[in-house]
Formats: sequence, structure tokens, C-alpha cells
Amino acid sequence: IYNTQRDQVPQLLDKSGLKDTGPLVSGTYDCKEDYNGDYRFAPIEEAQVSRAMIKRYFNMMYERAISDVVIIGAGSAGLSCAYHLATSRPDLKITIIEANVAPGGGAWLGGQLMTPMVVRKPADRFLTELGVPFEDEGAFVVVRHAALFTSTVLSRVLALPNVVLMNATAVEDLIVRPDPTSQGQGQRVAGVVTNWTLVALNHDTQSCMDPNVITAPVVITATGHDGPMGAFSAKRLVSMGLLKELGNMRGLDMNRAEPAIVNGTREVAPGLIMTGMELSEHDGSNRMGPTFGAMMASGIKAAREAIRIFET
Ligand code: AHZ
Repeated sequence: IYNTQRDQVPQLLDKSGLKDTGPLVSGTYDCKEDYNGDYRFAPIEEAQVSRAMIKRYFNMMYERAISDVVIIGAGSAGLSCAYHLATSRPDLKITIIEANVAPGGGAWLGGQLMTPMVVRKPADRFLTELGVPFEDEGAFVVVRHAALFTSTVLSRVLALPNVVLMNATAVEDLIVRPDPTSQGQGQRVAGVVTNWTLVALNHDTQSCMDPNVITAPVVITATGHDGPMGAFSAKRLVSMGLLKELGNMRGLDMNRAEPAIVNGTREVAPGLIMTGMELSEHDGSNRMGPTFGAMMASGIKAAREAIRIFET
């Protein structure tokens, strides 16, 4: 409870409404935490709320127009990658672009909308690192609720100072440049082309709504298997001529699928590392269905690949 006096409530905006009067000092507001009928909030002008959001969001966009790493997709692979990369290399500016309003991809539930999440060993080590509790069933472990993993990795990632997440933002295209290492023959990925997802979904109903761009020497794509937006980069590599054809995801085989995804995590085109289930569409590997260890381990491997690129 603040010790407040009504007559000390400051003028929050100047008369024109254009200039902030600076940060408010606690102790000068009429506010009280009283659940017996006299709960009072510190005063605010509506424009302050707008400005509090706008200046932070657009400063962040301005700053992240040049990033070190862009991660496309905040599913289990993208988030695991972001955590490992950001904690290993706190010097890198890591920008995650997620098309959905809610980050987390398919990792809010286990299989067939049931809540438990199965993780095969040794990927349980990542759960231990994050402090996510699980039950040990021998060859695999079970997290009581998939959302416990996803909310934990998400909150850890968001708390890291070198990571920003732009959700409700879709990657619409990749930036490409001539690859200096290939005598003018090849191309390398040098960033992403973004738009608000609601705009991206309406290109066929409105005339041209141009996008925005973020440059980055390393892009990590984690957009999942085929779906409304899934396998985005794999498909774009085909239409750009950097990949002859999609391998297409094969039927379910947990024992083949999980190691194939982890061991296949790599720089699939210069400047572009692919992780998670998007790789199954790129390489034509099996799906594993509701077991998530490969997504975590693939994310970690993608982070290691990025670190390798920065160190060479
Ligand atoms: O919204 C997508 C999701 O959160 C996001 N995404 C896709 N395209 C995007 C784009 N721009 C920005 N163009 C985009 N974001 O990427 C995220 C992918 O998450 P996911 O959980 O679908 O993929 P994952 O590879 O991290 O995990 C897949 C887990 C498995 S395995 C499996 C099976 O074998 O059937 N099914 C799932 C969901």
C-alpha cells in the first residue's frame, strides 16, 4: 500500500497531450491495495498506455531491424534453440518471429489433445536443465502437462535480455544475396521479410500490402511440418531454386524419426539452419507424432550450428 495523498496526483500529460511529463514517482498517487471495498489504482491517462507500448515496441523493431540471428517459429524446436543459443551466446541479438498470437506451436498438448508429454532419453536432460519436473518411466520420461514444458521454456526465453519475440508476425519471405563463397553462382539467406500475420493472411483480399525486413547473418527456421503456414522455408527454398524438391514428411516411425531430425539438423542453405519438423518436409523423413525429445535436441543442435557459424 502506497502512502498517498490525493492532492499530489501529478499532471500526466501536458495540455497539448503531445509530451510526457516523465516517469511518475511512487508515493504521489492515490492508490491503495484494499480488498475490503476501497481498492484504488494509481491514476493514468489513456495516451500513456499507448505510449508505454508504442515506444517500447517500435524501439524494439528499430533495434532488431538488424539482428544477429532470426528464429522463425516459436514451437518446441524454435524455443529450445532460442534458450540454448541465448544462454550460450548472450552477446547475440536473437529475434524470434512467430506467426501465431500464442507462441508454443504444437507443444501445448501431448497426443490426441491429451495433456501428458513424452520425452525419450537422453533429451530429458534439457527438462532437468530447465527445471521441468517429470516422471521417469525408464527409456522415457513424462511431463505431467505439456504446457508445463512449453510455459517454462517460453518464460525462460522471454526473460533473457538478448531475446525478443514478435508474435502475431509472419515471415513472408527470405532475404537472399549472392553468396560470396560461391563465385557468384549461389545465394545465401541474409534475413527475413515480415508482415503482421493478419495482413499476411489477407494478401488475396487487398491490393499490395508491402512487408518489412529484418537482416541477420544467420536465420534458423523452425516452422514445423506442412500446414497453413508450416514448412514455410523448405517450400520457399524450392520456389527460389535453392532446393530441387521437397522430400515430404513420411509416415510415423518414432525410432527412425527422432534421430533423423536431430542428426539432420543443419545449415540447409548458406545462412539458413533448419530445425524441428520442418526438416521432415525438407528431407523426407518420418514423423514421430507425440514424442518431443527430438524437438528439444534438434533445437539445441541448431543453436550449436549457429554458434559454429559465428565462430568460423
Ligand atoms: O505458428 C507456427 C508454430 O508456432 C510457426 N510458424 C510457421 N510458419 C511461420 C512463418 N512465420 C512465423 N512463416 C511461423 N512463424 O512455427 C511454429 C512451428 O511449431 P511446431 O510446434 O509446429 O513445430 P516444431 O517443429 O517446433 O514441433 C513439431 C512437433 C510435432 S511432431 C509432429 C508429428 O510427428 O506429427 N507434430 C508436431 C506438432
